[in-house]
Amino acid sequence: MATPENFEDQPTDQNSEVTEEHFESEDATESIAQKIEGDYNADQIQVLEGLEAVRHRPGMYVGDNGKKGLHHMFREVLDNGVDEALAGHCDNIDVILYEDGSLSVEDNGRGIPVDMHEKGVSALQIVMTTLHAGGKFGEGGGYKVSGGLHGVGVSCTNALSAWMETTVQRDGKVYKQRYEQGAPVGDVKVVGKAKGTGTKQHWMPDTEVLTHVQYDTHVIKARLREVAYLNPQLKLTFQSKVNADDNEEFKFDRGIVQLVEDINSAYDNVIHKPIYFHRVRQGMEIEVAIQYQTAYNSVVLAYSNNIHQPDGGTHVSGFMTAMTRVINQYARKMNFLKEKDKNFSSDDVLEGMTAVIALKLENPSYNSQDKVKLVTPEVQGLTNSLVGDGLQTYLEENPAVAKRIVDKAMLAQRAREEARKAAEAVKRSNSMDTYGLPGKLCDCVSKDPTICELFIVEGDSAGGSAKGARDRITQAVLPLRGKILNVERARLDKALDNEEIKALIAALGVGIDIHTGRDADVEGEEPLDEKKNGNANFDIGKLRYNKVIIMTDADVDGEHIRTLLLTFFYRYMKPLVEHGHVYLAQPPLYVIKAGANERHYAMTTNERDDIVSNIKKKKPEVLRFKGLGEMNASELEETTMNPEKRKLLQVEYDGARDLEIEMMFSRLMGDKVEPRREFIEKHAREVTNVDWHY
Ligand code: 0RA
Repeated sequence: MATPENFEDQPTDQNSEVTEEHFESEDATESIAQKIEGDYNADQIQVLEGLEAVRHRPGMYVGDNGKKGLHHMFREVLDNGVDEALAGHCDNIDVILYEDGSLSVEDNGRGIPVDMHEKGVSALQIVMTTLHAGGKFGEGGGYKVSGGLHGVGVSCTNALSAWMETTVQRDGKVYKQRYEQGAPVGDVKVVGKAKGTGTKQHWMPDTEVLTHVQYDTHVIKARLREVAYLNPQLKLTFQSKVNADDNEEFKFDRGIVQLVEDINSAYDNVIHKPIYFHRVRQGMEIEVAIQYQTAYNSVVLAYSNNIHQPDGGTHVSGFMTAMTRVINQYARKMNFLKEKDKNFSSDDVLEGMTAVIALKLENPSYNSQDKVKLVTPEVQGLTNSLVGDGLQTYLEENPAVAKRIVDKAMLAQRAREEARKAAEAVKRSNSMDTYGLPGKLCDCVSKDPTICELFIVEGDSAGGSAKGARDRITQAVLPLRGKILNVERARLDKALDNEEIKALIAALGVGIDIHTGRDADVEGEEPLDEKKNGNANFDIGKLRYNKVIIMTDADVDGEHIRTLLLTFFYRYMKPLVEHGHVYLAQPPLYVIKAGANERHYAMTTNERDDIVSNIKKKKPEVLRFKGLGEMNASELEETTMNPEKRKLLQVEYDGARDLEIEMMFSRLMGDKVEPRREFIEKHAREVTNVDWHY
């Protein structure tokens, strides 16, 4: 979730500026220029120039030239295989991470065609080297339903790879072609007899154009898991040649019903078994699974052709409209809602709901290239009527469950009214200018938010050190006493009653985003105002600090407070995270003293040992900081706060990873202890920045 500070503040296209400079150095361009001068014809030169453009500005094609781009390269390839499965020709996909850092994806589909294309090159070579060719080339051979994150296709992965090898099994033969930096090295060759059919893509990300080339197995496996939930007929496996403990197989026979159950498995009280609707109509397949639990938060995950839409769209609005309408109708009919009572809003109906909406359709349309919002108009009516009819029948047939769902909405309606008052009170006190700022905030002199930073620190003693170490002009300090409330397990009105949370809200100035789940326009309700993120109580334009920096001790309590703060920001101030305003400070764990003046600081035990072994002259003295409060102001300034010397981590948000994020929050912060213990036991050993022994 975090990247080093040297990329902070740089929007994606500036990131690719970095690449550009890097790439324009002479020797980097030379290799491709030489290839172009070889025995290529005009068409192929054009093709290579297309790939050149991808290498030149990776950000425009795969998001950025760092970790995100690297994983988009994987998604492009995987999604090709998933498209083949969607078309009904493939039921197995194997992903392998190799010791050299390369990655492969193999499917058992029909195999990419290798026959000669009219331009005298093989169809395979065209797919691998032409932007946007994907599976859509040729007459009739392409896909009706297809995903692909940016629709740019596997050629982008090829362009950004030092080398890539494609192996196709088709017509009883094994074919192979190799590419380097996107350019073919030789033709397609027959290398053996095939046992079955399929396609294997194997590539090595190119350090010449990417700043990050190490695949993160969590990201890869999370995507495989997600695809497996969405395609119950498909088995996906992950194998690591680096660490066999990482190997995992994904197959979920019960599809999105199981997904909803698994998201909710960290909550104590689910109200009923998931409700499931399925319909195929007008060349469109719609599936919906819904389950309520008694906790406060809600999760609605929407997909079209296996791609998640973090910003929702017509499928979500159709769904929310139906849910709200039918629950209101039922509550009226049964006289749970009396004549004088207000209708439930979509937010009331959302509370405690976990839902997955999965659509498969031809030619979906999106509001932008990254497919974060679906805009296909027909989808709205179809989802609305499917969910409306289905839910009405369900409520009538299951009156006990229906009653609990209505009760839930009723509680939510009341709490929302309280919360609205509380939010307004916080906002009002906040609008009293500096008088409204919390007493413990030690504010900075400058009022220019673009240069200001807020350090949120744990406890008064750390607060004292931080005040001594800060730059008074641009750095503000807010000490929190003890642990803030876990908002994952508290209702909004209670959260807003918490002193620490009130102080935080007042200091930041943006208000709170109480439409936590609502991302759709719902018929019969006021449309969302996109600029305000759909919420009159939240305004990112009022943010008082460009950087909001969480600075806690490097121990288990510090980690806990950090997690509580991140939960709060994610649930109530998500745009802050989306816009990259949230950072983690990285205070050192150790100071290594060698002689009177020589000092080194280490973040991890490994770093400490490296430093110690490099000090030859005399035995150095090693001290462990028990907390920030133990550091004196100059140590804290030098290691953690001074922008010239510190290393901050920026908290990143990638909507494509929402499922992973939801699973993580519910596991770590939800009611049940068992899923949390399991998670911790599984991952504790991966942690390197915390000293567990003290
Ligand atoms: C279009 C036509 C055909 C196969 C494919 C695309 C195809 C593409 C990919 C990409 C990864 N794995 C794939 N598997 C298949 C062939 C149509 C036919 O055989 O009739």
